[in-house]
Amino acid sequence: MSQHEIIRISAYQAELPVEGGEYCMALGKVISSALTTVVCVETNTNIKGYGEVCPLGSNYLPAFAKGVVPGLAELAPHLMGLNPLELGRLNSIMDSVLKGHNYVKSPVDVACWDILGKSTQQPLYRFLGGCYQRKLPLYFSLSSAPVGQMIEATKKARYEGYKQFQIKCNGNLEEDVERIRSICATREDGELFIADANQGWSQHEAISLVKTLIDVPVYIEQPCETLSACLAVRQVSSLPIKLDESIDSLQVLLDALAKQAMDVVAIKVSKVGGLTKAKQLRDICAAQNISMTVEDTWGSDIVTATISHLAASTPIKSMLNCSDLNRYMSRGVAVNAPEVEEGYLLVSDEIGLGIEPDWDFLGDPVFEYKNIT
Ligand code: 0XW
Ligand code: MG
Repeated sequence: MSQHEIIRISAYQAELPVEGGEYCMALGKVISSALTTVVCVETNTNIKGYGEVCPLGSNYLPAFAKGVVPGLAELAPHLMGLNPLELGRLNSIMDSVLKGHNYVKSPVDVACWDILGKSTQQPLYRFLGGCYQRKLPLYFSLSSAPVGQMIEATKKARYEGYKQFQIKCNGNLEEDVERIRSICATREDGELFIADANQGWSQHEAISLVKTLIDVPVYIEQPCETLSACLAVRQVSSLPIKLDESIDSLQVLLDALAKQAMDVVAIKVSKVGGLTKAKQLRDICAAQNISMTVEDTWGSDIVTATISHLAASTPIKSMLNCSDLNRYMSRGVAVNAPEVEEGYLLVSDEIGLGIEPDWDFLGDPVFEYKNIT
């Protein structure tokens, strides 16, 4: 059996405009375009694996697009000669040479999973637990805007087949109460609405909001900045609570589970440092009957393909929804991205992630590190 060894790591970047002009969240978190990075990990056995990371601006999570390349430069020398199939060891080494910076490690880890799939001629979902379902329910994220515009956007997405909607709030309590009430009033049978504050309410605001909206069929996502404030909200809320930004590691997840802090959790691949760690968190949530949004922070076709494999291999009851993040950008970075049909993402049976980067679009690498031997 051939021993695979990492001999080269390179990266490509592209600035992708947001479809429709802007994507807005609470507390002035707004983007009109995003810089995405495609990482290629290459082996001595001539296999190339790919991963993508695309932070959502610089103030959504502790991650920023221009930090990716300097972070890769820090990691790459330590990864040469490693076997990319030894994913646990690879992750331990990344963690031992660079503390934190999950978003930098994520595309390297995902590229090594792609190599695992390619070296064994299997689609990735097979190693992530197997395929529970091929058609994966999607949610549509409604950028924060005046209520009328958001209702129009809801109708359009509903017409395309989406049945789950994420209402981006703007952090102004009165406006958000009205926004959530009006949009949820359009609800049709079988639909689910989640109001995401992206940490934008203080504890007392969030408590008053959940009490005011007691009769509205809506889930509340990441109401406040800290886990303890979100927990205080949950303790007085009859509405289901979803956590996102707060849950960025296995340790925090275990703490949140012990405290019964949430009903649903967003597992974002780059937020936790890649597929190896996302799988750990995913498996624990599934075992604890906590449902998940399986997704990433932001990103294009390679991120969406990665999501499709993690979502397909998540037990059905635990898979609330996933995200076709490539739909929010006006162009993609790869060919063969997973298809979307009537509000569902379809996982492909191609080997590895199943995508090939669009080289004409990506151009020359912005970073390269090769084994000198
Ligand atoms: C990360 N977002 C802002 C983009 C995705 O659409 C989901 C959303 C979130 O915070 O949940
Ligand atoms: Mg969220």
